[in-house]
Amino acid sequence: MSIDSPPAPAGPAADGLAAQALQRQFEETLAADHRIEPRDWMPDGYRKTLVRQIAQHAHSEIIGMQPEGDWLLSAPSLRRKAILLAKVQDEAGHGLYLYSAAETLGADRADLTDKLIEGRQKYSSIFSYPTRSYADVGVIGWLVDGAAICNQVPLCRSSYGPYARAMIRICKEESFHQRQGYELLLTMMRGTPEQQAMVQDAVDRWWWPSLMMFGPPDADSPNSAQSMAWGIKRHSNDELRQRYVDMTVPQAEFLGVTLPDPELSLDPATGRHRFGAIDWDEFRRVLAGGGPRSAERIARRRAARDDNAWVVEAATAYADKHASEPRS
Ligand code: FAQ
Repeated sequence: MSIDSPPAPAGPAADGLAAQALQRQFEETLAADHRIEPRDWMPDGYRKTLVRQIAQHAHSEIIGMQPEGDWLLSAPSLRRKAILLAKVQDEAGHGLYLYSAAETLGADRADLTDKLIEGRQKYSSIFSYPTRSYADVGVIGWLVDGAAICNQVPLCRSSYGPYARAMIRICKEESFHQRQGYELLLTMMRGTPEQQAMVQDAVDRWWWPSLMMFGPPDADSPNSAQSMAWGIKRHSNDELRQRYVDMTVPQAEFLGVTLPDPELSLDPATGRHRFGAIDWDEFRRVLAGGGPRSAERIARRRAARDDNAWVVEAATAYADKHASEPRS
C-alpha cells in the first residue's frame, strides 16, 4: 500500500462496502445470465421468494398424486394401471427433487410440510378438484400436465441453479405424462358414444381450472415483477396462459372435443386466441381452502404425515446409529 492511499475503512463502513460488493456480484451474475448457486450470497427477498415458490411447487406435486391416485384401484386394464402407477410415482419424485432444492436454501422439509398442513403455504388450485371418471386421468395428463409443461419449461432457465436443474428432469417426465394422457383420450374418442361423452364431460370440468394454474392476471400478481427481475420467473402469468391456450386449441380440434368457452376464437391479426373471462372469484375461493376437495386433500396429507411418523423416526435412529459407528 502506498503512503498516499486512504486508510482502509473498518467497522460498519467496511461492512457496508462488503455488502455493496456482494449485491453487485449478485446483480452481475443475473445480468450475465449465469446461475446463482447455494454457496453464493443472495438477498433475503430472493431466498424467501424461491423458498415460497419451490415449496408451493413441491407441495403441488405431492398433493397432485391424490386425484389420479384415487383411480389406481379402478384402472380399466393392467396396462392403464401400470402407466398410472408410474406417473403417480414420478410425481412423488418431482416433489422430492423440489424439496431437496428448497433445502439448499436452508429450508427444512418437515417444516415446509407442516406449513402446508397448517394452511401457511399453498398448493396448486388445480388439485382441489375431484376426478369423477377415468377420462379425468386422461384430461389431467393432457390439460394439467400440458399447463405444467408450459409454465415449467421456462423454469429450466430459472436463475437459481438447483431449481433450474431439477426442472429439466421434471419437464422430461411431464412430457411423457402429457402424451400418455392424450393417448388415453384418443383411445376413448375412438370408442363408444359413452366414452366420448366421458371425455367431453371431463374437458368441460377441467378446462377453466387449468387456465387458473398460471396464477392471477398480471395486474393482480404481487410477485411477478420482482420474480421476473430476479430471473426466477421468465414470463408473466398472462403470457404463459396465452401460450397454453394457443397450444391447446389445435390439440382439442384433433381430439374432437369442444373447449367450453363460446368466446374462444382465433384473432387473425395476431394469430393468437381470444378467450372468455376466467372466474377469479372461484380461484380465490379455492386458494382460501374452499375448493371441492381442498379439505380432503389436506386431511389425507396430514394423515400420511402422522401415520408414517414412525418410519421417519426409525430411519433417523438407524442413520444416527451408523453415523456414530467408526468407519472401517
Ligand atoms: N394455485 O404473485 P403470483 C403440476 C398464489 S405442478 C395456488 O402470481 P407467483 C405437476 C401464489 O403462490 C403445478 N396458488 O405468484 C402435476 C401467490 O401466493 P403466496 C404447480 C396460486 O409465485 C401435474 C399468490 O397466488 N406448479 O401441475 C396459484 O409469482 C399433474 C399470488 O400469485 C408450480 O408451482 C395457483 N394456481 O406465480 C402434478 C410451478 N397461482 O405464495 C400432478 C411453479 C398463484 O404469495 C399431476 N410456480 N398462486 O401466498 C410458479 O410458476 C408460480 O409460483 C405461479 C404463481 C405461476 C404458480
